[in-house]
Amino acid sequence: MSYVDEVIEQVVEKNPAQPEFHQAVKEVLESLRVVVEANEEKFRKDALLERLVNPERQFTFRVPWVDDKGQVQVNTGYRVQFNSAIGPYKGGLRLHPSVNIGIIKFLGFEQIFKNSLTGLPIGGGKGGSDFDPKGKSDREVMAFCQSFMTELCKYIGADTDVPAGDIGTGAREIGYMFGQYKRIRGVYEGVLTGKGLSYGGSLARTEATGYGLLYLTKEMLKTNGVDIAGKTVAVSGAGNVAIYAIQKATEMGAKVVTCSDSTGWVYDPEGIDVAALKEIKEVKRARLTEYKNYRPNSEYHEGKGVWSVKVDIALPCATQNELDLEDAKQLVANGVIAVCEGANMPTTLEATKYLQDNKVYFVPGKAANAGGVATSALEMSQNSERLSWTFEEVDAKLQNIMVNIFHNLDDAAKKYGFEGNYVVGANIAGFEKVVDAMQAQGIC
Ligand code: NDP
Ligand code: 2IT
Repeated sequence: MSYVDEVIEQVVEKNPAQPEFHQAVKEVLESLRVVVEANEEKFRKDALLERLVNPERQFTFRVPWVDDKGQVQVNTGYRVQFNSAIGPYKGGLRLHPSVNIGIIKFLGFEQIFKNSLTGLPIGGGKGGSDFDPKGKSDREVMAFCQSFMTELCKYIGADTDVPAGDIGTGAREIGYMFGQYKRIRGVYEGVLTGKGLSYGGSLARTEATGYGLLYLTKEMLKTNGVDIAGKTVAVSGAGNVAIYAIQKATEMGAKVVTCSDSTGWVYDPEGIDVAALKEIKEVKRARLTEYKNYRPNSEYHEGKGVWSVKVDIALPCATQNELDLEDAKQLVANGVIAVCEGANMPTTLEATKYLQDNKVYFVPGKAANAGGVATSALEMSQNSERLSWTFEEVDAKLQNIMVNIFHNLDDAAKKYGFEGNYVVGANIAGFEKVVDAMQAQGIC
């Protein structure tokens, strides 16, 4: 059996009931087959792939907090420190009832390659909890965040592990966690990114993932002779990534006609009104059913459906495995040109293959959504030098990073004979730097 197949088999066997982690490992290792085969003897002897798929360290902890009725609630907290070969662990904190160790491991594993692709010195990590911020009062969210950080603060630090936002963790949650870290550890340092602007946050971090997605998408299309202006776009999600993706796509002259949340989706033939969406989601924290009050000509549908609309470009920006084979078939039947992932692993393996087989340009999340973590690394730099850069400065660096990511993965795909396969290109380009650093640092 080949080394790659052996390690995939081990991962499935040793990590039962973690299907998302298996999926992420399969996608990466399958792409690396050509590189691994060229170095099989050495990699096998060094157990390089076994070291890559086993986190350096992982923590699971109890998070007790008191709700508004005086009832004690208990959630589970996680932090997986996956790989520190190229820098301190870096990655978000997800707060969602679906969170379990397998989800955090898939996200942490992806983060290793994503962070490497940014070209910045950050290793891979991820954390979170099965806590659901939805419907909770501000006080309850603060109680949870303080309890969560009371334990997490033992494992993190500005030079060791720097968490940030993800699903369910926005500026409010980061603020409460930062306050608690400072109180317990007694140090004022850039231990979290995505902070508010008054206490060390970076301009453009809020916008960075969505903007970055569009900078990369535009560059990829341009390289293939396609202009993004005038194109119709479907976006899923209505959170941080989706909102700023819609905003930037609209600025680039494209028309975004959909967005969604966990209960339903909106079709707005005139183009999504970003100001209305921001008010509904960022200010009121309400459902998308409200959107019709702002835009009477739009439609609201319960359940799934954004991928049934005829568009040129699809940008999944909600969650994992939200675009399956049936969705891919529908998109292809409707003539989609490109699918670029704003979320982490939103496309199933079968759907990805179908899109690629049908000549749809497909860019995986670890490249397309890397603008968020890249700007987090820029926030770390600003914190270290105790300076704040202007919005324009950060945004210009972000654009440069996204354009470079695309060309690096495009070049890697070509170098190994997989021209146009951006999944293979991203995985190889991300892997090369990490492996080089791991080998230089000996067996650790
Ligand atoms: P938010 O919490 O701001 O928004 C998430 C959006 O996705 C909401 O509209 C939410 O709907 C929807 N959603 C979440 N879970 C589900 C689900 N199980 N089924 C259907 N819809 C769901 O998160 P972000 O925008 O920050 O994150 C979105 C994706 O982007 C995630 O995959 C995340 O890992 C990834 N990402 C985020 C980065 C960042 O900087 N924030 C950076 C790189 C990637 P509802 O509100 O109804 O739950
Ligand atoms: O998935 C991701 O890259 C994020 N949630 C952002 C991580 C970060 O450290 O900014």
